[in-house]
Amino acid sequence: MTRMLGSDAVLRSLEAEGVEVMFGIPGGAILPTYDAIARGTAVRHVLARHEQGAGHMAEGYARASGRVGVALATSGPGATNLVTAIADAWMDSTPIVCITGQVRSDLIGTDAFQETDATGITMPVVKHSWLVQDARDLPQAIKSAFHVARTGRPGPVLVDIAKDAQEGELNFSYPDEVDLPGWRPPTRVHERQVHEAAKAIAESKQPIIYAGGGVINAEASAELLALVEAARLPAVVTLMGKGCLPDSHPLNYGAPGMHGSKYANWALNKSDLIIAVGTRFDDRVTGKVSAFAPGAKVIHFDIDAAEVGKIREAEIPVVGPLKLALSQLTRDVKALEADRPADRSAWHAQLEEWRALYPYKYRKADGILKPQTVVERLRDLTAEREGDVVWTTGVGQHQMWAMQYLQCEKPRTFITSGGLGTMGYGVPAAVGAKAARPDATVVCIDGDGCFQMTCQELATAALERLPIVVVIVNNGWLGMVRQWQELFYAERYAETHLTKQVPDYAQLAEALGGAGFMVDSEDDLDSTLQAALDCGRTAVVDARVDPNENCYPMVPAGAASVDILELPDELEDTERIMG
Ligand SMILES: Cc1ncc(C[n+]2csc(CCOP(=O)(O)OP(=O)(O)O)c2C)c(N)n1
Repeated sequence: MTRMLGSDAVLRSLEAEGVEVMFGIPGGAILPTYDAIARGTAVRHVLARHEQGAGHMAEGYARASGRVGVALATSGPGATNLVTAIADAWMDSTPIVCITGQVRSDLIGTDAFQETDATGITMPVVKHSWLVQDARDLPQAIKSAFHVARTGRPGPVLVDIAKDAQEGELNFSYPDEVDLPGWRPPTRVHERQVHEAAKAIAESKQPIIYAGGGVINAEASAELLALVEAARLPAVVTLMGKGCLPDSHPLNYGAPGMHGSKYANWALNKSDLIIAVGTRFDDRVTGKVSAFAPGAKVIHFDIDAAEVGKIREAEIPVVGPLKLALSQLTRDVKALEADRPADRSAWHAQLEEWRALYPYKYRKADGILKPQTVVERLRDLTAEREGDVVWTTGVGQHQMWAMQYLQCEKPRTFITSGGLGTMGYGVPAAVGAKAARPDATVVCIDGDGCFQMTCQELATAALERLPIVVVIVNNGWLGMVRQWQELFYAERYAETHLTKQVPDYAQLAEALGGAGFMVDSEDDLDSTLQAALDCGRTAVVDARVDPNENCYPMVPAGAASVDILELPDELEDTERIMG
């Protein structure tokens, strides 16, 4: 036991958790803890430029490393600026611990300067939160926060610490155990359910694995691959799951959903058995639920019982850790296959036929740089760095093109905001990913709209020596919204035009301490991208692309996902809009 201040106890606790880096911005109510940082800590602090950025950095760190990300902020506006990142982490099951300062305990509830009810505001989007008003409670609260964030289904946790608790004294010792009677995530799976699942697979003629981000969170990629190969089971992989099964694997049919391929959507919808693994039947995947995969039985593997049967009834629910569940399933599937190997050649042939018939495609046009070409060239230019590239994205068309055209062979290499769809996620998530993987090339594929939401974090990247490469797919529009206006609102383009020229992104990059590049032709594309990738500094490529390009295929919102629209033959109904 060592006598110390609460603020020092915060840092000793983070050190005891093995935290390497925290992202934050100081302010009045968290100042005692920043003063403790000045006294010394093994934890690196990265000074963000906006708390939302700090939160997304913590998320990017967590997603790239598999460890808990940490963000720090002051009370009031500091805490409210973190809310978007907390909600994002909640939707995408990303483990982060946010530590916020709170006004002194005797001022709580008085509308004191910079007082907001941080635990109240975040209540619906945290796994749990603590409001600490006594220094002596800090070690147990922080220990519990990390435990809750990382165990079971991961997610965000908030520890809000009154200023006087940071200034108070305690006898510090970091607890070995947590005492949380209400938090008992499953640690095993039901053998009989797993066996039922294996039997259903053995009987199925047209099975499909539907794998999601939960596989990555559970570090269960190797087990998924073993299952796929044990019985030659084809798989589709969601946006959040990208990388959990190598994109190059012949049985990986890629992403289903609103902008997934027609063949992946058909594979899912026309199967007779869906083996859902760490995924949640999100509306962007199912489309109209009542029309989704009408002939399929469902096996649903998830660590979170609340997800099973939430959207689609599961005939065979299996709740528990995926790593364990999948390895037991593979064992049982292999045993059944050894007795009676299944012949699914007709299904495999059908899937291959669809894949050949409906590849992702777009039309090139003379003298116009296509956004898909930018993503394809980035993919090819970085191919030899395979596994050492971490991609992040913003939200919009560019995100969907990244999903369609990037090739991810390993988990934790594709980091995107799936559930909340948070514009502005890409740049700070890249900074966090770079802190987690300093030797990797971290590339953010961003939209011009998204970039403008959090581009100030380029200064963080530049000054904290966390160089990232940002490629802005600059179509001059809030492109995805423009696409909806074109297709569903009779081309009434209300408030979606940004212009390609303002701001001048290359100059903005320079102003924020990075290197700026601009390219507007396919001829110069490779050399420009290569220069940015090789410059060793934080770099921004302003890639000026066709403003008219739409992202296909597309399931219109509310439609059945089997009725996915392919790239139209003609573009004649739409007049070309201004760049
Ligand atoms: C914070 C936030 N505000 C608004 C939206 C709605 N929205 C979704 S995509 C999009 C357009 C994104 O534009 P841009 O970053 O230029 O990407 P593009 O679609 O053109 O590739 C908007 C406004 C959102 N997802 N997030």
